[in-house]
Amino acid sequence: MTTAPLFQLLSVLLVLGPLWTGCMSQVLPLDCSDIYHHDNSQSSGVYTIYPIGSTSAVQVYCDMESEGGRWTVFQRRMDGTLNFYRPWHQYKTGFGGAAGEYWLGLENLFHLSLRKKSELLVDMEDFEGNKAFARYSSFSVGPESYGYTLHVSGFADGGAGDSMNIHNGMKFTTFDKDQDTHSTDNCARAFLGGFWYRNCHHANPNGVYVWGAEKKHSGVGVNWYSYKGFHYSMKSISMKIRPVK
Ligand SMILES: [Ca+2]
Repeated sequence: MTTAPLFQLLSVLLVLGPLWTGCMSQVLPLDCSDIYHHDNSQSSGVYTIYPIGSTSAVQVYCDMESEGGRWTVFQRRMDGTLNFYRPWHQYKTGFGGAAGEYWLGLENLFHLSLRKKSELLVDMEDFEGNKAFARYSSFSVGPESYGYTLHVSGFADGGAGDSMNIHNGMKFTTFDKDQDTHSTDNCARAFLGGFWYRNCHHANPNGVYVWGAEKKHSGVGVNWYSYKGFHYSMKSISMKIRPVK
């Protein structure tokens, strides 16, 4: 008489158990932070996230180590293999591959920063092996109708200095879409990248990969002015966001 209810309970658990774990595995990660929270033993590498819902699968590089990990990398330069001088449509949708150099896309970035209050980390390294970073406690990107306006604040220095502050409040500019504040020139054309240019920049992470010091041309390289000035192009730089806890 007492074993029947117990048997029924076990039967229910046997049926519901796999269903429950099945449901859990079908929760699609919005960003690298979701992947980390699902399994915090995951290492840095390429993962699939869904920034704009179930049909928006995109591969990204997740940094699970720097400053506590959980970072979704949206921009990465590391070897000069990818051309970053590209038109508006490509900066909107993204280009490159998550295993190497890439840009995640402004539309993805808008949705990621809309869904969760985010912070920004910019990691960089020069050709002598020196590393530095800049961190910002608040980061978001507005919708396309507002030109993907950048909102960045709360600077904390990791040796690189603050080269983003003059870009706060700026719309994104490419060579075929001038939304900068330079009245007579297009900053993307002048400095050969795509960015939240003002008049024009202190940071040009999407500029030309020119392999270190460049005496002749000023400001066209992968520059971070407050760290190395306008005549030095980084070996690597990556921009990444994560939700604020
Ligand atoms: Ca202009």
